[in-house]
Amino acid sequence: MNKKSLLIIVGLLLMAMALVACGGGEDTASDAQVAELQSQLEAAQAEAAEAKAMLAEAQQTTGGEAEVAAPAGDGQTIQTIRDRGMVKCGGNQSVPGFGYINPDTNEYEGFDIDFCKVVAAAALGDATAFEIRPTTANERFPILQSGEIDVLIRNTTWTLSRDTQLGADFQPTTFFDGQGMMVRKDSGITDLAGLEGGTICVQSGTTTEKNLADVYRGMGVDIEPVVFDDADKTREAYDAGQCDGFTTDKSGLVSQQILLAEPDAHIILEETMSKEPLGPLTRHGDNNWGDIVMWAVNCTIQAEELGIDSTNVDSFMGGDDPVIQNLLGEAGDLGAGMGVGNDFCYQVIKQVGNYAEIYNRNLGPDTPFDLVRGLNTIWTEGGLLYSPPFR
Ligand SMILES: N[C@@H](CCC(=O)N[C@@H](CS)C(=O)NCC(=O)O)C(=O)O
Repeated sequence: MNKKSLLIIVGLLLMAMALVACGGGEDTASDAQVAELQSQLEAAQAEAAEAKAMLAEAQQTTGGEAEVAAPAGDGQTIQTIRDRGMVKCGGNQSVPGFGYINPDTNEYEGFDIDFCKVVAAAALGDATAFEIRPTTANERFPILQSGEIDVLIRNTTWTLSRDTQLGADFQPTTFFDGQGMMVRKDSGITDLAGLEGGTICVQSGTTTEKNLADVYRGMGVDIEPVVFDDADKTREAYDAGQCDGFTTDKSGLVSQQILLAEPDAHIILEETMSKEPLGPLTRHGDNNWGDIVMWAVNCTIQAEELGIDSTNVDSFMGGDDPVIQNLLGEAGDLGAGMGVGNDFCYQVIKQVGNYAEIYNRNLGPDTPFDLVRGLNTIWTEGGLLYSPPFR
C-alpha cells in the first residue's frame, strides 16, 4: 500500500477515535463533523485502493520487480544445486558432436554436453557433478519451466517469442548457426529452388519447421514438408528415400550425415535459410542463476581470447596482470559476488577447457565433422565470440 494513503487513513482514524473518546460537552463532535470525517476517510480509502491496484499492475508488467528488487526465485537454483550436489541439464542424446550417448562408453558426449560440464565446474567446482536429462524438441521448454532441469543446453535457437513467452532466459550464444538443406548428390539438385514440387523431411517443435514454410513461401516455390517428432525418425525417413530433402540447423545436418547409410552420397546445399543462434537457457525469474550460466560461458570465450587453456592455466597463476588475476579469481570477488567460488573460471578452464578446446574436441579437424569455425571464432579473429570484461 502507498505510504501517503496509509498515513492519511491512520491520521483520520486517530482523529475520529479522539473525538468519540472525548464524550459529551463542548468537545463532542457534531453529527456534521463526524459525517465530514467519515467522507474524508472514505476518500482516503478509495485513494489507497487505487494506489494498491496501480502497484499490482506495475508488479505484473515487471514480473514483480516494482516492489521487490530481486525477482521471485532469485538465488534458489544455485541453492538447490548445492543441496543436491549436482547440476541437471536438459540435453540431446541423438545429435553426434553436440549431444549423444557414445555407444563405446555409454557416456554422454558432445559440444552441448561440455557446456553442461562448464556450468557444473562454475557452480560446484566439479565438472563431473552433472546429470543429463535427454529431451525432444517438443518437451524441452516445459521441462525447464517445471523445474525438472536447471538449464537447457540442447541446440536451442534464441528467438523473441521463446525468450518472452516460455518462461525462459537465453544465455550467451555458444554456437552461431543457420538452417540448411541436405539432398542426395545424384539428385542433381544444387540449390533450394531445385526442390520445387519435392518432399522435405523436417522435425516438429523446432524453428526449422516454420522457417521451411516461410522461406519457400517467400520464394514462391511449392514443397511438401514431411514432419516427424524426433531426429532419428526424420533422418531415417530421408535415408529410406521418403523425402527429396532433409532440413535442420546446418550443425544438425553435419551431425546426422555421419549416421546415414552412405554419408558421402549426400551434400549440404550452400544456402543458409535462417539465423539460428544456439545456446543455454535458464528459467526466467532466477537472475542469479542466469548470471552464473552466462559468466561460465563467457569464461570459455575470454580464456580463448587471452590464450589461456586447460594445459597452461596453472602457468598464469600468480602473475601480475590484473585482467588475468580477475579472470582466475586471484584478485577481487567476482565469483563470490554471484554466489560461486572466486575461482569459478579457473575451474572451468582447468577441468573443461576454453572455447577452442571445447569446439575442437567435439567438432574440430580431428573429429568426423571437421566443421569450420566460421562465425564461431573469437571477435579478434573476425568472428562473433565476444565476452564482456571480467571486472
Ligand atoms: N535449433 C532449432 C532445432 C533444434 C532441434 O531440435 N534439432 C533437432 C534436429 S538435429 C534435434 O536436435 N533433434 C534431437 C532429437 O529429437 O532427439 C530449434 O531450436 O528449434
